[in-house]
Amino acid sequence: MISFFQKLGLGLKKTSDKISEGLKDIVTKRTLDDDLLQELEDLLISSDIGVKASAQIIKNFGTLKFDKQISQTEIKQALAQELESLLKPLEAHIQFENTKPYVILMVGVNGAGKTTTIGKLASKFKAQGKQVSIIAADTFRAAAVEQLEIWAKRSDVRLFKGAPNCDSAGLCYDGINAAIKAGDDIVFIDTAGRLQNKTGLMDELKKVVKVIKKVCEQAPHLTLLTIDATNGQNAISQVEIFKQIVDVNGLVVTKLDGSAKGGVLAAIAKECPTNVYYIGVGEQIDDLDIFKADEYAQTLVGLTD
Ligand SMILES: Nc1nc2c(ncn2[C@@H]2O[C@H](COP(=O)(O)OP(=O)(O)OP(=O)(O)O)[C@@H](O)[C@H]2O)c(=O)[nH]1
Ligand SMILES: [Mg+2]
Repeated sequence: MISFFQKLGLGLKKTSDKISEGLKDIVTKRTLDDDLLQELEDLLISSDIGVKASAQIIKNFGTLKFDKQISQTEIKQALAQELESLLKPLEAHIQFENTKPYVILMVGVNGAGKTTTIGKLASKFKAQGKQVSIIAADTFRAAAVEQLEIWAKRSDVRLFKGAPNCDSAGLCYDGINAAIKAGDDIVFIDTAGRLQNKTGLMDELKKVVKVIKKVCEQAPHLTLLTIDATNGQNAISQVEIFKQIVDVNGLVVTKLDGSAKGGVLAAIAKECPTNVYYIGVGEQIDDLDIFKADEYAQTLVGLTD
């Protein structure tokens, strides 16, 4: 079986190949001069690292003294180091403390990977011996409940669901009470996908949080925003807008396997720094793991090939 690190390498391959190919073209036997720096900056921007983060990296590069000719590997190593220091502050781990139930609210735009991520995490925590339940608060799509039913069965966790089209805030109220009664350690709340420019749906999310607090004042203990990496720079506005609506504690970045936009984490680090709890590199149950800045940076620039 291949490790998550290997999966990450395969997932980020489109981005790392792009960076490697780009470097090959621009770094053949040259010193680190202004032209080369400009070409490097363009390459970073085209890899979705973002204009601001790319500028910062290049600025720091400019202070490095490469008086001899520089190789691709040397550039990759320096790049990985810059990326790592940018990404390191985003690393985060869930601290369950002694809170019971620990309520995790999952939010994000349509199709970002919320439901799948809950399925993967529920299975992870269950395997760690936690008692887990999931509230199917996406009451818009009938298919959403069916999708969760499959995940809940697979992970052997309890699913709390309501009648089709029922009020999702009310369902959360009942679901958390049920979890308290059952003595659950962790409760996930799966919410409907909502585009950040649809105010009606965003208001509904506020109501969900308000109602959750009526059952348990500290809840939700963790609000995770799921971001689809293939959205590239649009991720920044999603982070900013969701933060205005709910108290986002951190991100899950999914679909890193599906695009050449793996650099977007660096753009997030620079423009809207937010903890990254997990990254997803596929649709299967174990295609999700905690975010490690050093591994990510090395993999992104293709140093692990
Ligand atoms: N390749 C890949 N696909 C993923 C990943 N995470 C989720 N998906 C897929 O993305 C699609 C949407 O995932 P969902 O979990 O349904 O997304 P959602 O945010 O719950 O969607 P809505 O409820 O419609 O808003 C599904 O086909 C998932 O299998 C990932 O890390 N990599
Ligand atoms: Mg969903």
